[in-house]
Amino acid sequence: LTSVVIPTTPFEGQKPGTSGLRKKVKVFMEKNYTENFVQCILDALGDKLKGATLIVGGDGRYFSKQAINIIIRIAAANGVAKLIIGQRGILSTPAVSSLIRTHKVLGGIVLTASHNPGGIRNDFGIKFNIENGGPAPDSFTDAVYELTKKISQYKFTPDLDCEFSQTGTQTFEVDGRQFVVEVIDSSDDYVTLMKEIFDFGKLKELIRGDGSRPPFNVLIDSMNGVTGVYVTRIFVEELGASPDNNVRRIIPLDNFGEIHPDPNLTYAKDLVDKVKDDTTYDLGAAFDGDGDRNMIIGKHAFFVTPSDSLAVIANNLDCIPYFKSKGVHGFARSMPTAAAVDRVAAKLGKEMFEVPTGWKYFGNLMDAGRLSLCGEESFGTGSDHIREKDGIWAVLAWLSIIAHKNMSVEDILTEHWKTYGRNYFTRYDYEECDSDDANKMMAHLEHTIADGAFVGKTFTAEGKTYKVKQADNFSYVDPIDKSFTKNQGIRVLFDDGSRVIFRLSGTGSSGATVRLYIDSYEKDNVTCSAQTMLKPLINVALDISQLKKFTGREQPTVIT
Ligand code: VG1
Ligand code: CO
Repeated sequence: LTSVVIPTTPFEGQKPGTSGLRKKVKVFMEKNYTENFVQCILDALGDKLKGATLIVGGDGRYFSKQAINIIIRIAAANGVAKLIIGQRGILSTPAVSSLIRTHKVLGGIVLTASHNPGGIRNDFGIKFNIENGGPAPDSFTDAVYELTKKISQYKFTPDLDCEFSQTGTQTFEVDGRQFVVEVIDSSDDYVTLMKEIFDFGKLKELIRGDGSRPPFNVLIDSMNGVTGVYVTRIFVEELGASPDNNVRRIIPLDNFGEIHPDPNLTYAKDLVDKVKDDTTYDLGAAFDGDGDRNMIIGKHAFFVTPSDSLAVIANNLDCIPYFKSKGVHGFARSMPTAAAVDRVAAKLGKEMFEVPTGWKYFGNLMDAGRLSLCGEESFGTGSDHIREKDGIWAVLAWLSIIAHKNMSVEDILTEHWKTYGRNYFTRYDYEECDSDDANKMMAHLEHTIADGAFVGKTFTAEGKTYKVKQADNFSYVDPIDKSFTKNQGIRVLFDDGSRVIFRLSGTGSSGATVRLYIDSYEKDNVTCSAQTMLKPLINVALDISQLKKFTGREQPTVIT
């Protein structure tokens, strides 16, 4: 086979966001759009590319197969020696991260737009993960973006036809070099990893019940996303969960069955209602399209905020074999994540890091051996077993804690709050706002906090008064490589420890999503409803930002 050079011209806006490039499918389908971006990723890898191996796979959403065919033909023409592809193109984001590490390869191309809807009218995405298994850092994605602005040609092997529906190895000769495609089972490597981390025997006893206790009744919802493949293997085949009663929506669909595969109270309402209605369920869990997010609810759909979930796991790592043998180093959370885990870190004497939003900021700390467990308020939890957040891992961690403590989800949370106090947290999302309006609101906030008189100012709502202690646009210096990241969200910190944060999302494919994060700490008053407790602070945030005036929105689209 011979490769050819195809002339092309740049596309505007091929700038990777919080987690890769995400656009409507029809944008990726434009002639040369996907080709340009893939060539630029490979070019950004420089000399390391020749003779390298890459992992390729994704959540199976619409356009994945076409994209994989493009990647195969471009990779071969660029001197890549080998691609390891998940069967039918299926690999969860955590599975890609794990495969990069176990096979010690240069990186992986992940085909997903994560929690964004899929199908021909919706979103597609491409993300590159580096050698450590984690999302590429800003320096790499910035370099890719610069290349996309001046690309003039890409290399392609037009006659290379390669099937990836069956496992097995295929060898081709391209421009006189050997090019290998190995199609692997989507879940083998990942299942092996989970078995090394957790005590599957104990988890099976929990799920199946044993002489001393009845089965712990779970309902695991893959939301028609990629985790179905892993849930079947792990929960049904390994842990003995019932395929009829304990799992749902476990066949990955390329349009996710027309749902929004985002595990939160709005988009996974269906699961929440089921667990609420059927009081035999002890735990419900859901994942997003690519399997890195998780939502945990207890009996009667008792909701565990991701920030609390992180703190509870941090507090109980000793019941997970992996941490027993590897030890527990520091903890970390993204800036908008509520500070519940900070209290656990302080008590256990562990280092604690606060990083910008996005999993890529955790990688260096893990590689340096300073971070074991981290999370984000956006339903992301994970550890240094890989370099991505990991939905299934989080559920197995929770089940390990439950098996060990023999307590319900709600009782575990209540006990935790009694010990540490509670960080009440909520996030309001205003999706698909007009971009100009959203930018104007952020500019207004910048302007407001720049005023020397802002610190010290008081705001009152519903009889509660908050005094501004500090306000800034969050920036971060990576403690390991000293890289600097700025403009990561406007923070207003009050003198009682409460915080309000404003950010614009970096994962959407059209318009702007405004995220408003509210975090407030209570030492004793720990069992109230978060929405009631946070009402005054929410009103203060709406007042400071003038959100209604700028966006015209009366209500958020999603509340978590
Ligand atoms: C959102 C979340 C962020 C997460 C990112 C990727 O980003 O807020 O915490 O890391 O999605 O998640 P943004 O920029 O829209 O706020 V995804 O599961 O790729 O699973
Ligand atoms: Co995801």
